[in-house]
Amino acid sequence: MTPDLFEPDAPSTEPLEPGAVVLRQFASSHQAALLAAVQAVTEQAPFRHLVTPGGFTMSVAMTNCGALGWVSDRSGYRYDAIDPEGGRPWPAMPEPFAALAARAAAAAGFDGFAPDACLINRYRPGTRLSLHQDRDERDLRQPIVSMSLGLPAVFQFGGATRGERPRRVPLAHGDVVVWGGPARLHFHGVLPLKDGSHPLLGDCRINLTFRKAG
Ligand code: MD6
Ligand code: FE
Repeated sequence: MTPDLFEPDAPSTEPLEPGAVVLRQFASSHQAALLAAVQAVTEQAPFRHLVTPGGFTMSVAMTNCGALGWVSDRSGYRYDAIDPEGGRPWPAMPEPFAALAARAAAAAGFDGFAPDACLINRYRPGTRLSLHQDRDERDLRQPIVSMSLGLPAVFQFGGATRGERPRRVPLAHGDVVVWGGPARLHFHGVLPLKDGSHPLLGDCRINLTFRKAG
């Protein structure tokens, strides 16, 4: 049989701009291990809706695993080793997470990525994430690796200032975005999730973002 060049599930690399790349379907073959690990983490540290410093409740539900977790409350954004809800350390980073994140970073040109934080985001239809920068990590030379599972979403990818009109990047189950270098502080967000049902995840999108935070 001749290989189908348009095979939708074949991994491929799609540069977005210097420092940012979409690795299409990079995580697909690991979906079962990733979802089992998400399940195990959320049994220890359930999804919750954080409050922003301005007093708004986020529509994205979040939790973390790894040595550090990203949290927000009325006093600000920060990384913390303790889950404020349970008073205990965050669940350890599952082995398949860190290994796959490091391979994705290397595929995008960032060797030696050793994440110590994994923020897990859960979106339902209507959930959105407004334009923001990721700037709470200590070493901004380290990239971020972002994996999408479940329902598709439209990622907004802007520039160094909030004023630049963001472009729209569709992300599907199994896609991985790697983000660093000159794009590290670019504004980005997620448009409201559309209704739908994913065969494995139902009416939900899960996003894993790996960082070297400390
Ligand atoms: C999301 N992602 O895709 C939200 N941040 O659900 C992010 O905010 C993000 O995907 C930095 C780098 C990559 C990302
Ligand atoms: Fe972000």
